[in-house]
Amino acid sequence: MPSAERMTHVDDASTAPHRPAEGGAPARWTVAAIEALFALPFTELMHRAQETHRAHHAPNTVQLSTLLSIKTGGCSEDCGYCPQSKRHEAGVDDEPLLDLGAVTAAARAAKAQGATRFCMGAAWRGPRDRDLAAVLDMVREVKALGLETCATLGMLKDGQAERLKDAGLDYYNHNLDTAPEFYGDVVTTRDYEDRLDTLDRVRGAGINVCCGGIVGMGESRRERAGLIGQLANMDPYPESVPINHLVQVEGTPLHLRLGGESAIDAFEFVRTVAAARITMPTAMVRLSAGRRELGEAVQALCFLAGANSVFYGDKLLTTGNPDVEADRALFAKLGLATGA
Ligand code: SAM
Ligand code: DTB
Ligand code: SF4
Repeated sequence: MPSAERMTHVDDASTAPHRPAEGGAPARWTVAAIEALFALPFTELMHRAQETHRAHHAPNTVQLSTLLSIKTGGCSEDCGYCPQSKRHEAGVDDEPLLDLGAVTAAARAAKAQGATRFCMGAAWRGPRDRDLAAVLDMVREVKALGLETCATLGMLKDGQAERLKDAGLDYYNHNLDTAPEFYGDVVTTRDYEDRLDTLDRVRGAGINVCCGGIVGMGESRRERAGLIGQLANMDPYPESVPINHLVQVEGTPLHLRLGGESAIDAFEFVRTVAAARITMPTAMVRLSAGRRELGEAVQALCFLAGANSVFYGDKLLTTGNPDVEADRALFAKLGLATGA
């Protein structure tokens, strides 16, 4: 997609997507229209989100993806939120790429616990071809266990997405993280266009796109709406949209800047989930990092707002996640069935 088409600044403040006069083109969401969603009375927004959700998804069902860090720490990039950058002193030790046996054992355990998707994450700017070959074996083995496969390995070069597709990769996760205007405050070693290029490569290879962002990094509401607009106006929009609440890790620049205090009100986080649901009706919206910090009541509001997937398992990549027992108890309390 040419970069001019990637930005959306049509001045329309209604809470509906902008439909161009000529037929055939997809509806585009303006930032103003998404801000207007954020500004709705809370119960109105929840109602709108539920209407959309129920028109496209089985209500009361949550999909479970388990994460595994296959290569941890020592990353060359400077993402201000991330404990795995070698530029930050966040106490994460470098570990080499896991071997195939360790990955398949973790995938088997995830399946036994009820996960339907297994996502392999690596602390790379992007994979070298030699590393990619090892990941392809992991993808094949995980797929053979009957799990959906997902990987998040950083930026992809020409041909790498096709190799992942051939190995059986179902989803590639690559986040836009935030709105273009705020992005430079958080990451300097790769730009927004780099991310969009990788997403184009993933889409072009026929792999499902998993793309979302992080909120609570000190961005404004307009910037949260800008992130949602970038995602919603992709053509097509991502199949899977992770909404992360920043996990502030000591030693990272964002922890230093924000001082460990959440930079976003809980209801504003729920509003972001609802905006993702309303603007991307058929996507799976994943309530991602930060669930431990959000607590059960806010998570329940997120499900009401249209989240229908979570990361499941005691650990995310390097930080904690609600343990499996706590999640099972929560799903039982809320009457949520787990499924694909
Ligand atoms: N290194 C690869 C990359 O950045 O593309 C893949 C792994 S990276 C850890 C995947 C995503 O995790 C990031 O894009 C970011 O959205 C999310 N993430 C990382 N640290 C986080 C944190 N402290 N809180 C919330 N989300 C975080
Ligand atoms: C995504 O959007 N969130 C996940 C996954 N994709 C790879 C990662 C969250 C990482 C949280 C910080 C950590 O555990 O290191
Ligand atoms: Fe590296 Fe990914 Fe962390 Fe950025 S988010 S520092 S690229 S591991």
